[in-house]
Amino acid sequence: MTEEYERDAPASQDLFDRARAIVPGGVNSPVRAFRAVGGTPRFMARGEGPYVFDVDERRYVDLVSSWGPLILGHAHPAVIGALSAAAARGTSFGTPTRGEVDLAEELVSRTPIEQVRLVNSGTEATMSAIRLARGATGRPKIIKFAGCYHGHADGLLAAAGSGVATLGLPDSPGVTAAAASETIVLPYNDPDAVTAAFAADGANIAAIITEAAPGNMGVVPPAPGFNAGLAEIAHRHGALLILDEVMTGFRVARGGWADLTERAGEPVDADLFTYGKVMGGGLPAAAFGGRTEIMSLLAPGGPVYQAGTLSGNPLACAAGLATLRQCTDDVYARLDKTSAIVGDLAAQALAAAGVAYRLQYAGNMFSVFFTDDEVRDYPAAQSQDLAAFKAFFHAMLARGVYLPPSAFEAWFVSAAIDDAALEIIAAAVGPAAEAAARAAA
Ligand code: KE4
Repeated sequence: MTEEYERDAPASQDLFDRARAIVPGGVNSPVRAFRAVGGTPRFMARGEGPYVFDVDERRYVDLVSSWGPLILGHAHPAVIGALSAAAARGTSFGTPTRGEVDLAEELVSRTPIEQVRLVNSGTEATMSAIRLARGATGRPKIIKFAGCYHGHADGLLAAAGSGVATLGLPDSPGVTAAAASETIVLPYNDPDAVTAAFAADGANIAAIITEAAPGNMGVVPPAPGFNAGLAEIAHRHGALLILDEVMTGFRVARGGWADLTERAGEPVDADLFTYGKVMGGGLPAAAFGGRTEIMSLLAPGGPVYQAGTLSGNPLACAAGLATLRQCTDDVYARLDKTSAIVGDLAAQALAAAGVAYRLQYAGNMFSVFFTDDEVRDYPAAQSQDLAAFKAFFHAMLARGVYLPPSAFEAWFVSAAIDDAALEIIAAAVGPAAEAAARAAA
């Protein structure tokens, strides 16, 4: 039987049928396929401020923001203006350009990094940072944490979050035993496990990579001192710490998680940082960076090779720079306020409906877990009631609110969300909480 919500999207369904004939799963990134929530993935036609509009011209308040990048909301005039002007001058030259210098200077000015290399995706950024860490230390192994997602480079798909968690995939076929053998996967927020790993094999460990504040198992913030402890133990054993800020960078504060924690008096002495999402303003731009002594190992000056045809693309740099320049402390204050309001609306509705839930924040990123317990690691995230999430998701979608179609993702507000959009969310959460209560296991 076609469930009620599947009748809601005929034009999306038509496009989905066409797409599935020629694109695996009908999507170009698995988490978009609604596999975890069922129903027809919405094909979006356009965005405007806090809203996205699907091909059936249904309007949704967007709480995905393209998985983080659209921090200002959709089609922001400053971003579209900069992008249009850049496009009118040509799209790519395969040469250095002014825009990538301006963007690189903006990134360095906001973050702990001294030098930066621009790339096209978060996956490229983390993959390159790991190669650089291996080149700098001469060691093969990497520590990552279960539930953290750092893109789809071979060695990083072990016990990954995001789409891997969403689809419940075992470690991906196609990743060789050799590649997987160089990745040590540890439980998140477990300093003792890190100590034990270094005691067992410290001489072979090049680096620890961790999401600065994980959002890919849902939002699971690092325990106080956890990230600083990682830096300390890594350095004690001659290894590096890579702080993956692809999601948090420029999302939670002007300088990302490192900035937020520095201001809180908890600086983290990481060696390399990765960025993406917001820094491209919706265009493909990402970066990795760190101290000059490490970054200088990169080609062409050094022996560690890394390259990219469209790295530093003029359009991506224009959109990213325009976005970052709009992201002032006032904008972050607005994002913090909006995320608190939206989180409270969801919490009050779920409590009123008697649904077990846990609201967890990392800056203005947050998730609603359908469980009573604190979620400090991946197994706890996996233990939540996915049937309740699915019912909640579709009830919100049917009422014009677009949540991430996965219980293992962060909710992302934009600075464009206004009172009218909040009223739509407020009207939807009550019925959605009741739907979750009916579905709860
Ligand atoms: P991309 O290769 O997707 O640009 O970035 C990979 C990546 C690296 N590090 C972190 C912390 C990330 O969150 C990501 C990508 N995030 C997911 C959403 N949680 C991308 C969405 C998707 O896969 O479609």
